Amino acid sequence: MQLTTENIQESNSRYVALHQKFFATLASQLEDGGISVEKILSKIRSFQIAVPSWALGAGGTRFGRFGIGGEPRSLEEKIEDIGLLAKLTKSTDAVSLHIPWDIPSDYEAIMQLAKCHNIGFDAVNSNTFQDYGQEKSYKFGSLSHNDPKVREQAVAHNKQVIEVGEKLGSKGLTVWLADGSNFPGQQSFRRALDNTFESLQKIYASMPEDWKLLLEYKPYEPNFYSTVIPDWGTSHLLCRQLGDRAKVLVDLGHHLPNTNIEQIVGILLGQNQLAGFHFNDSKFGDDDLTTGSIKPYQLFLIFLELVAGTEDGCQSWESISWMIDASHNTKDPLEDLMQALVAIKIAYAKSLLVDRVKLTMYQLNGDVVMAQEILQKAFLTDVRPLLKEARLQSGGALEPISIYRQHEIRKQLIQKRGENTRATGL
Ligand code: PSV
Ligand code: MN
Ligand code: MN
Repeated sequence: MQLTTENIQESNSRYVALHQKFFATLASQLEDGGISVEKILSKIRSFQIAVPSWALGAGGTRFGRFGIGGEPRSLEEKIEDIGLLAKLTKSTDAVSLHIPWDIPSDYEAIMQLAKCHNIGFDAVNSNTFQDYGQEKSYKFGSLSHNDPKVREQAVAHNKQVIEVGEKLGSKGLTVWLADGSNFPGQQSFRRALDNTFESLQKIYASMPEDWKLLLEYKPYEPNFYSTVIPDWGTSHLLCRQLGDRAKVLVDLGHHLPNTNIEQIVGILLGQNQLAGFHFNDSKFGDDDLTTGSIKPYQLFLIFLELVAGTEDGCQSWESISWMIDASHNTKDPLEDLMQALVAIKIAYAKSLLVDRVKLTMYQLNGDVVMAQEILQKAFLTDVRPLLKEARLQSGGALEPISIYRQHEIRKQLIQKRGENTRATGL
């Protein structure tokens, strides 16, 4: 798949004059309002979001899957795809692996390849939610299972995942459990949670000193009556008892409808308990829709909490992990990921425009109307010229999707990899 720096420059030359016009107007408007455009650009440039290895193929639903063609057949090809995203968007510099889907066969070679593409290894994900030939079934749970032998196997798997991550230079283990029950009476809530804690303790103890444990929660699916870690409160409870390096991971899709996610983020951040994010969007549940496609205002409010909490010193920006977790079956996954990366940075850039001094003043004075005005002013600003300028300065593409289409990258991938390839994942 060929996309050179010259190709990107050639494509940019078509759009740059128009971009400069829009950028100059926005920049002078922001500077007049006392905002340093250079500071915002530097924050947008340096903000990088990891891409999960399972998002590079066309995702399925319970009812069907429609392949896109040219899907990566190996970890190597997944890294090549992420390398392309990095080159065009300058917004991702890491891959998050799911084990056993992505066990490298040759560590040296895979690290070399990743380095060539300027890609590092983000948190590694364990998988105890499927049977993939292991001795004991996870049908009735893993870390929470009633049978100590199944728990041991699940703990051993997590330890192996840590070993894989260590060899690659990862610094975190993400644990998401499908454990739970489908019917009342099936499981003792307390026993399941106690077993889970005991298992997590063993995993936590085997993590290197400079690693963190990112613990996800999810209220339902694949279990539909109860899950062992249904909400941030339960995740937080476990993390607090495990130790400082265990923190709560917020997957935006893992909430019941209308949950105030920005408040959860604010509270966790205030307590230095936020491990990171799985970005996606949701209309009904864990829909894994493209980030920012359904509720961009919510995403902006989440970023406002992140900016406020980190600026106020509750937790450092660097201590938070950023990852996309989305995959569905009607878009080219690479185009979808480009849209997601842009949407995340749009929300971030808008949150940086909020006049927090004034906002605090209005809050303290009980001026509800003006507090809302402050948020609306930032949210309704079209910040896309800032993102484009940041990409241009970093050597990325002004119009990533256009150049991707112009060079018929998917067609090239199909020619190289085949029509019916299937990336490992869900
Ligand atoms: C579960 O719904 C989840 O969000 C977890 O993060 C998994 O690791 C991921 O999806 C992929 O299955
Ligand atoms: Mn997730
Ligand atoms: Mn999910």
